[in-house]
Amino acid sequence: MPSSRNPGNYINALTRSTVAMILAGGRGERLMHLTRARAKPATPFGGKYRIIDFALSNCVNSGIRRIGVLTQYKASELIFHLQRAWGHFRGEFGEFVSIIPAQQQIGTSWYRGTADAVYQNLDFLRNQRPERVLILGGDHVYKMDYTLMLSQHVETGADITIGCIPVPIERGQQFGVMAIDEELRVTEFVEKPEHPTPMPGRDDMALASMGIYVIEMSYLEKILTEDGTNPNSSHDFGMDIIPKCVAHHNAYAYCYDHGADSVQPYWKDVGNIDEYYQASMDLVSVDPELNLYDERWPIWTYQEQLPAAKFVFDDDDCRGMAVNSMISAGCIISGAVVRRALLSYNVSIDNGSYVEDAVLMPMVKVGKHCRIRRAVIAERCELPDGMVIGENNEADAMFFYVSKNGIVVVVPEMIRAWRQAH
Ligand code: ADQ
Ligand code: ADP
Repeated sequence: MPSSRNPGNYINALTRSTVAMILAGGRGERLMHLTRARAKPATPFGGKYRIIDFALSNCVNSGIRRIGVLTQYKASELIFHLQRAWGHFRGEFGEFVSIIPAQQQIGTSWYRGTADAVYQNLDFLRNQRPERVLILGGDHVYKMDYTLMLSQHVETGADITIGCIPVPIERGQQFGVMAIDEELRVTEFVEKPEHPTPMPGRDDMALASMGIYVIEMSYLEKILTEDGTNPNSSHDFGMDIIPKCVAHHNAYAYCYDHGADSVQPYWKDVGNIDEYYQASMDLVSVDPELNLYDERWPIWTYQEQLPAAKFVFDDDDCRGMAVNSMISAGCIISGAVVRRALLSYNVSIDNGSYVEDAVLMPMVKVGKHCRIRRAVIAERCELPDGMVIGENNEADAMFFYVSKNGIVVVVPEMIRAWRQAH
């Protein structure tokens, strides 16, 4: 084990002896129409990124440069993005982002669950000879310096370390919820519990798993091989593997909130439309929790070369501006008003239109005299002149999807149906 007396070499040796595996093959059904044709990690977020860029950027910023991305459902858009954004690693320096499709590596089934996705690729890992493996979900928006978690993992001598974060207890049912002792050893773990255990002294909070694990390679091989051949297992990390590790008494928690002084903590599981919308709106708030402008922790992605955003002022009705908004490259706001909105690249908004509290994905075109409020407009939607969205949820629900909190989601097929009816 490297010496902790020399922190520089120590961290470097830790990251170099770690391989990251990003789970990016889930169906992500709760994002509804936004993931109908693509895996959730490929969903656009923050104007120019895809959700998976956050986990990948965290790896690179933490110095982890051997990364496998496990794909399965609706992977073509994800793969296209990964190739363009993350295909430039230098193989001759031992760096890679390897896109690993489900390929019936073992047996004749596709990935039967998250644990099976890694199990079927144990040979890939063995070839890399890592000391430990960092397992990540590809569907969270967050900034995290994994070196802090790796250091704790090695210092405690854990077989497995599970990243965790306090969440309001009513959200506990969406997560794996755990209990820990003073030494941070995990004493209990229940996946998606009906009645989440509160944190000691905090009845309103539960300690949730972030779905981020550091596992010793030898232990990973052992536990996945046992699980892989167990016909009664659902082959899922949260359901099967983690509870077993906890019973084995050498699982520790890494408390995300307590660590990272160099990185401003932020972690969101943008699981459903309302969370996706809220996380997007957070970005355009005056003082966002997630700072995308922090040069010490950049989020990397691919973006086409595009001209700068352009604003055309219409003298007749004094419009042509955006305030408290993020406007990506290639956008043209022509005689329209945009407030508290997140516009992805190549969005155009035409004369007399008004867009407020909305997320517009790439290549959306808004016609003249439209009014759009509290909505997520998916890429390539072309809103006809005079369209009104977000002012009357009942009317919206006839053609569009309306979330629990009244956020309207619009995708191109819905516009086609709307046009036919009008
Ligand atoms: P969930 O997010 O509900 O809970 P899951 O849906 O299995 O877990 O997704 C985890 C990751 O694995 C996602 O990135 C998904 O895309 C990917 N994935 C799912 N099935 C896959 C497959 N067959 N092949 C490849 N990748 C796949 C998990 C944990 C909880 C924890 C939450 C935190 O189980 O304990 O609290 O994450 O959000
Ligand atoms: P906010 O929603 O503004 O983050 P909350 O009081 O709801 O405020 O959140 C408190 C804690 O719950 C924080 O630690 C935050 O990171 C976490 N949290 C909030 N939203 C989510 C979410 N969607 N998924 C997971 N954790 C969350």
